[in-house]
Amino acid sequence: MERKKRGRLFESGMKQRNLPSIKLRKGAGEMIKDRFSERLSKMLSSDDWMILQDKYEPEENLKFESLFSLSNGYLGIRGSHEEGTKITLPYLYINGVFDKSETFMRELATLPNWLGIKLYVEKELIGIEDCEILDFSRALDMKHALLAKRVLLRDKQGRETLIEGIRFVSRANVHRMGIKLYVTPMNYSGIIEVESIIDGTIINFYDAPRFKVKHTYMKANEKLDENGAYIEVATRDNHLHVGTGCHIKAYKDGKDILKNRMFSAFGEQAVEFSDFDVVEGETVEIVKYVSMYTERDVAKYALHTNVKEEVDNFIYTGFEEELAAHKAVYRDMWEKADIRIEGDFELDRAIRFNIFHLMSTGNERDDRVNVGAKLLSGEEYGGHAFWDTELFMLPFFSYVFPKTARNLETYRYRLLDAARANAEKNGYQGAQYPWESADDGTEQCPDWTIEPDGTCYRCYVAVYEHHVTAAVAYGVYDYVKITKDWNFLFNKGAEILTETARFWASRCQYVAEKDRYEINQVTGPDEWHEPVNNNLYTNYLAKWNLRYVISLIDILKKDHTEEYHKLIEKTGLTQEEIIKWQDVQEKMYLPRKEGTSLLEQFEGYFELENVVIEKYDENDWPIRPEALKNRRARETQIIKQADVVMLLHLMGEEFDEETKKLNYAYYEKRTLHGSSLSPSIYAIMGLKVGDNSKAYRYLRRAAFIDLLNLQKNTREGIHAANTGGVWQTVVFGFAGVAIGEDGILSIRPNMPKEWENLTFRIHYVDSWLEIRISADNSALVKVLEGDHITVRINGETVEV
Ligand code: IFM
Repeated sequence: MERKKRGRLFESGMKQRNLPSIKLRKGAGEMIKDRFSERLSKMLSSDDWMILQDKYEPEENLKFESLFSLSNGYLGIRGSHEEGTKITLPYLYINGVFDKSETFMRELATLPNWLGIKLYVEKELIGIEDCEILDFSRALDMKHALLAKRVLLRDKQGRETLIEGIRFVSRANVHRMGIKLYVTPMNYSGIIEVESIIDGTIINFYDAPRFKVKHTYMKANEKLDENGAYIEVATRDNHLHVGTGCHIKAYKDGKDILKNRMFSAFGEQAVEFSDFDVVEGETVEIVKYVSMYTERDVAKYALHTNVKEEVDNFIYTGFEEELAAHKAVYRDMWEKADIRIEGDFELDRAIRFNIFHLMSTGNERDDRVNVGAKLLSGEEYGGHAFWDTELFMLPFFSYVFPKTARNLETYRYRLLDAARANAEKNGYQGAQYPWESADDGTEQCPDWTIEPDGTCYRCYVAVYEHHVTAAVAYGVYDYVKITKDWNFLFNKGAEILTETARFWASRCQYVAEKDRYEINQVTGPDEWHEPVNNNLYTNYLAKWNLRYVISLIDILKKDHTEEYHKLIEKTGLTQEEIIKWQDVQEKMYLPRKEGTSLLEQFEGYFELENVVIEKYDENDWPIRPEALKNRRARETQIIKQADVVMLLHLMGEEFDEETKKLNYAYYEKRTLHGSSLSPSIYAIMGLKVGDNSKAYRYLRRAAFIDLLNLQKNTREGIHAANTGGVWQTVVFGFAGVAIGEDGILSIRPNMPKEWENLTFRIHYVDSWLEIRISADNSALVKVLEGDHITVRINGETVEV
């Protein structure tokens, strides 16, 4: 059974519904930014960069909080409303700040939220849930990484207030975050009272009574300086301190007009009260300057001072200037990461949405953190890193942001000792990476979860699902293949690969009567069959890991003796071991149907009831077969997600065309895509086997998974692996980018009929390239920076 999150079962047999539930486009001729007043509109981008929410529906709040989350790699904050709403999970995470307390595993602790700005007129809260909404728009501007809003609210006395504004978490200086609101009383004059809040009461699983947990305790709730507010909390297990400070100002004609400032510590809320006079029709600008630091960044005793100085400097720099610096960083990032498709507007924007969230979360500065399965946008899976990182997200970072990719690799290296300990604890040798990884590298997939009725449920995922260790090994290989970071490979990478190979050698057993090695009691990517014997995907990757490291060690021994000796010294590797590994990899059992090219997902799979998908819904999505009404998927050949097809995706060059075609067709008929990790892989492989139209439909599905809440759980956060899968589908699938055995970059496009052209940029070796593909599948490669390069375009080798 797959991993349940505290009793709630996600990603299984999703129900489909009609597209769409979110407006992606305003209306012909009119731009989304036209919804905002001129002063805001001129800050905003064109429609291809904007995601619009044009209606306030409280029951959609949690979905929009995920969609509109902002991250600068250091922290992530969900897109909650400043004034607070009834339905909300107003979470803020700093990557790396984990805590366990009463939960089953260490999870990202939700930290004090600084979004709070409450405006009152004569004690009436001017909030979307407290007033009549006359006008409402929120828009995520992906180009500038900011969230814009416009609300026109009528309170019970008939007073109308227009509030417009933006928020951003600076990427230029990740410790600065800001909100600017333009407040205009439309039909009254008087006093507006303001509460600027830092809320330390927020707890994980806020809306799930059984699972609620508070991961922090209060260390300080005080003034930031003369004015402003400061909250310092510490995590309950490791007592790691986190400081949050803010200062609010209200400007009219350039002057701060806030009066009557008064700080109050209300329990775990820091509230700074103030007020200002307003005149009908005249706009006041409210700015909230915020900063956060943790003990991971500065010494505990210096936290308050650092936060205060950062806020002071932010005020000194100015909101606009900081925003300009932030936009400049994003301009740079988009120059590298954007994919532009002409002829397919909605899909183009949806792909950009996926890239936006993925690149925003990657951290080019910190190699102690990874990217969680929900990025920093929601609580599901506690911020843990899975195989999702190496196989879905890493290729994007390796090609587009190699520094971030290196950090992700270094994260695994840093936790190699923990993986060694994990292997030992489980009775194996070498290094076994945990199925779910947080900050210390111990297994964070819970052994137990709780059903909604309070009964305990034994969760076997970590016990059986071992292929993450192969994914880490594959990640090293893939990262180096793309970046040519030999230094990493020969030192850290070789050590990881040696220890993971050692794990696989100890994980399998020799069956003398069959003269073969087997891996039994294991779960492959398809988590609906757990456990099985000899999952082909796992066995194949284990074999690959062994084979690859043997050849790597050979190279080190011959050409890099210093690194070779270091490796031997660090790992204690012996010649006998290598001989054994050779035998294991040669004799690893790889199940397939006797005498055919049909690969068998695991031993005995073909003996299961042969249920196939026969019906598709109006969105061309598989409908759960009737047969599953009275039996469990594990009794049938119906699978959750790409498994054999995942293998074909990773190891495609080792299988002939016929095998790929046959197996794609077979498993496609039996895959329900109960995981978001599946559609993109079927899209890429669909193209490889010539099923182009299906591939295009799979890409659409993947690109819109969160925007249209297709898995019904976007409220829990953005599907991180899928964001990387979407990028891979375009670049590896439709553009046909690959690196040949000879190390030459090749491009063999396969453009859908809908696209006029496709443009994107990648790094390869020492060059930065722009690749532009036309509808007729011709491709143009331009070297934007760096060395000339040899590429193979549609089979023809050219110098660029
Ligand atoms: O790693 C995945 C797994 O393959 C399917 N369930 C969700 C996990 C986290 O995304």
